[in-house]
Amino acid sequence: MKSIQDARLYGIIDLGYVTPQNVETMTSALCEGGVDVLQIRAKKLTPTEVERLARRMLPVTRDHAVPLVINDHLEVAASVGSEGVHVGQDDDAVAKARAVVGGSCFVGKSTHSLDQAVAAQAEGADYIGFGPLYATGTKPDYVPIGLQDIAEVHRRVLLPIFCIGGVNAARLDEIIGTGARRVVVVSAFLLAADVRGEVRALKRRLA
Ligand code: 3NM
Repeated sequence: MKSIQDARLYGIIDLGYVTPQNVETMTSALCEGGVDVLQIRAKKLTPTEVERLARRMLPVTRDHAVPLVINDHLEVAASVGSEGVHVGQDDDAVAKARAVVGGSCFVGKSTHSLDQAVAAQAEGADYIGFGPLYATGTKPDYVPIGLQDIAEVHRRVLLPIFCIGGVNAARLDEIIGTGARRVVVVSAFLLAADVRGEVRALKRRLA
């Protein structure tokens, strides 16, 4: 299994873009393209539905040694034995998450400012998301934070930092140019005509 520390490219299967029937096909495409970690994010599905999807994804992700991360649903992560779980600022604290999912499951946290990033590190998160860098339809209610704090967050936070929000091939150079080493890509992958090819091309540029 790949480790979160070594991961550079983080994909998310967001059920706002993918129908439940297409989840396995999309999981295969993203894994074959080369994502290092994959999350399932389904804000409108019940825990039972998320669990069912996660159980369909796991054979594929494990076949590729890609850790699967469950967004929000701690009890689903615990029940399916996913490699990771992800919580937001409004969700459970990292310690609560860890108490539910156990020691072998890593815990990530969304952060939307330098202060939140430093706090997530102090709280014991295993990695952070940092964004949204740009306005994004995937998380439309969030004000973009821009690129100006990326260098500083890398000085102050020693965890893996995944820059997120509006990341795509056209913006990758300016993001990496600030010192970012890891990114999350959602809609730019899920909506690509050739998902595998899009992932593969972006992955090459992160290496
Ligand atoms: N979290 P896209 S931004 C799920 O800033 C998510 O915490 C964010 O999707 C954060 O690549 C975001 O389509 C959406 O912009 C990322």
